[in-house]
Amino acid sequence: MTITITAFAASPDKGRGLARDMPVRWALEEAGLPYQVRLLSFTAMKEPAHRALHPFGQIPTYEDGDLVLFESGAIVFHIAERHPGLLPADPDARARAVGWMFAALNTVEPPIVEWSQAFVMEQDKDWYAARLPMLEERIRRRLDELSARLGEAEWLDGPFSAGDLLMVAVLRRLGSSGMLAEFPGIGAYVARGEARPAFRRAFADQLAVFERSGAG
Ligand code: GTB
Repeated sequence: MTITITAFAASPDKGRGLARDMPVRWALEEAGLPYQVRLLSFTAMKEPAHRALHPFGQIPTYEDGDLVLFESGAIVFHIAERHPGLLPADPDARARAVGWMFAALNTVEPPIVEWSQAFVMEQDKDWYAARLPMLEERIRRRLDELSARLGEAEWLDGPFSAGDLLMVAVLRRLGSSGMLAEFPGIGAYVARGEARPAFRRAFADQLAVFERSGAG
């Protein structure tokens, strides 16, 4: 049975690959797994049929036979656990890679999400201009720390792993901010992730959805 994931029928990111189907697509491509995509409107996401798969009425979901998953991190982990190439075989190295998956989603991503939500939802508020430098400073602190740990290494801990996949996916949300340019090592790290053939296939596929949607 072919794996099915869900994604936006018309992504608000305008094909930039910032929605959370992107790390799932990328992981499936890294693992060499064929998959199909069920595209959902914002209305369909909130209907009972989709809520049966995803309690919060969001994308992405993952279906493989009887297995239904939601949460992009859990889906990437599931793929990585069952297919070579995304988690090291050595148990200690594997545990560290899983640690980087959590670090991406729990430590690096929250200030980035808070900053982007403020940009989208609070720009018209009188506190926005005062709050923005604080939000950006929180991100810069994380980028500085991540940059110090990465150093001259290609990936965060040995070979490319699901930890790098999620970290690069999270950092890409800063693409329009100019902040990545302040940390050349991090910028180069993101570029290395984006240069991977699996990333490029995943990116092209989600971009094709946006272009076909006529939302551009
Ligand atoms: N923690 C969950 C996961 O990782 O799977 C979060 C899932 C989530 O936030 N899904 C979003 C969604 O379905 C889409 S990806 N939103 C609709 C809703 O909640 O009603 C988040 C996202 C959306 C848009 C952009 N963008 O335009 O740049 C980036 C990221």
